[in-house]
Amino acid sequence: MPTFPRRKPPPRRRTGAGAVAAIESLEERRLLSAVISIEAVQPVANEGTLTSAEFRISNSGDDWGLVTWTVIPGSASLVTDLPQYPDMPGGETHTLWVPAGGAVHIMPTIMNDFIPEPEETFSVSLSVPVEWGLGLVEITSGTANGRIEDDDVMLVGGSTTITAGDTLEWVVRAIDYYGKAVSGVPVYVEGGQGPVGTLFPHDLTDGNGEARIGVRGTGNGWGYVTLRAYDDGKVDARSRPSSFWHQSAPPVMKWTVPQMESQQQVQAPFDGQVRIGVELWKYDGSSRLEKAGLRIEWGMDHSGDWGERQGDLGDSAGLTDESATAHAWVGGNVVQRMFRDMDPTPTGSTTLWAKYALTHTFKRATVRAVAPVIDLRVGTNALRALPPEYGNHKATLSATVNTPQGLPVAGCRLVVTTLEATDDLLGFIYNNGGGGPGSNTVYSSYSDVNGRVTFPAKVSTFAPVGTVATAQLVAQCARDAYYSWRNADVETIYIT
Ligand SMILES: [Ca+2]
Ligand SMILES: [Ca+2]
Ligand SMILES: [Ca+2]
Repeated sequence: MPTFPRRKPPPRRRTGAGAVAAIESLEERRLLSAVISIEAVQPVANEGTLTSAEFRISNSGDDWGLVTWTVIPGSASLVTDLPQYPDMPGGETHTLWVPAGGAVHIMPTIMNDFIPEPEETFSVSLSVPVEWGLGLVEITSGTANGRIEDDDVMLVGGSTTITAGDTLEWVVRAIDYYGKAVSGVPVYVEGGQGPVGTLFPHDLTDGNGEARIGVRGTGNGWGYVTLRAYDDGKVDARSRPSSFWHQSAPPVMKWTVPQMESQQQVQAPFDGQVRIGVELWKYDGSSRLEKAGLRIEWGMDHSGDWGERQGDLGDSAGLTDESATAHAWVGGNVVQRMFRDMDPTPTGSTTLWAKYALTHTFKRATVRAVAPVIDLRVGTNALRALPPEYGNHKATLSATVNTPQGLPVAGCRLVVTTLEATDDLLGFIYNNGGGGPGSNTVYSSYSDVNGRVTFPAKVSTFAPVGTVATAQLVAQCARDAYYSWRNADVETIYIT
């Protein structure tokens, strides 16, 4: 706050050594007078800083002079802009002494507000106090003008919709009273509420008056972000707080397998498991979210007794990867398969669900336990069996195991055997996994994540040398209780 000099006048001069003038003559009075004027030294003040307007009151006379000064509002308000005495707006005057040949500076206090407005005007006016004798103070220039520059901006920005879990760059503009963009204004997030948060909560407006705030959706519904413009390094804010409402909406959830998405069903194999995935898209389905670390909870709801359930969950990922996808493994219920062979209309059912934790949004699919489709191949394209007295022939078998939906089945163990109904003892097949030569079974190792498995087999025969005939190889899942002709693969066996 500026301080104003308030000084008593010095003792009146005496007219001679030892002489005391009890009453000064009129002539002497006229000789000793103050000649006062006011001028603006710094007429422009910025309302947002401590800068004050400054005026100089000069006395070119030869005696001290007492004057009063008053702030006269132009377009500025004495209440909100120039509160010299806030409790007595408009009426207060200030009295001060101005020394002969000297000057006194006054600095009316400028008050800051947060309202964008045009430049404001005021003036300072001098007068002679009524109690002071006329003729002792002459005012030659009694008024000086001042202006207050506005420093305020308004923050403008529209509302947005954000996908919960996603972030977006939201632009807010700082404009002045005339709607012109204001650059270099620090904008801060002051607060907010609801399922909308912020990521980088401050920015400086650029040449277009634009500040960028990271806004994040954290749940369902509407929430607001409150921003305010400041003036760093100075004293006051440059805007009123402004609240902007944004909506946080659940993502669109899709199954990664197109058939599963179109049928809303997953076919789970009796043996092994399929890997399924759910991916998150922006709330309007416009593009994939591409956010890692979003929580997905997996579960299954069953109806009917244990034997009627269609499948179960294996391992599952609780967080999305960088393409906003989370995976889980699902296996079918082989017990259900046996039941179905006796009664093809099971009464029980299973529903798989993935839940997006942020918004409690579910994605569901019916689970149906199925026999996988096995594509069995013989490595040499034909099995060549030797008569027993010549030992056996080594062959390599490979298989791809998929569900009818085309999902690769991992962890499935195959059993391959020959069907010899039409070619008695034509050939038999075995390996270490299936026991000895008399077993006529080959066991594979477990299929990989692509549903592929490769395994050796040995083939022998009791047929005479030179026989060329057809044998049927049948592959099925090891946990499957019954042959499935659907799984059979017919291969020719040559006896050499
Ligand atoms: Ca201001
Ligand atoms: Ca103002
Ligand atoms: Ca203002």
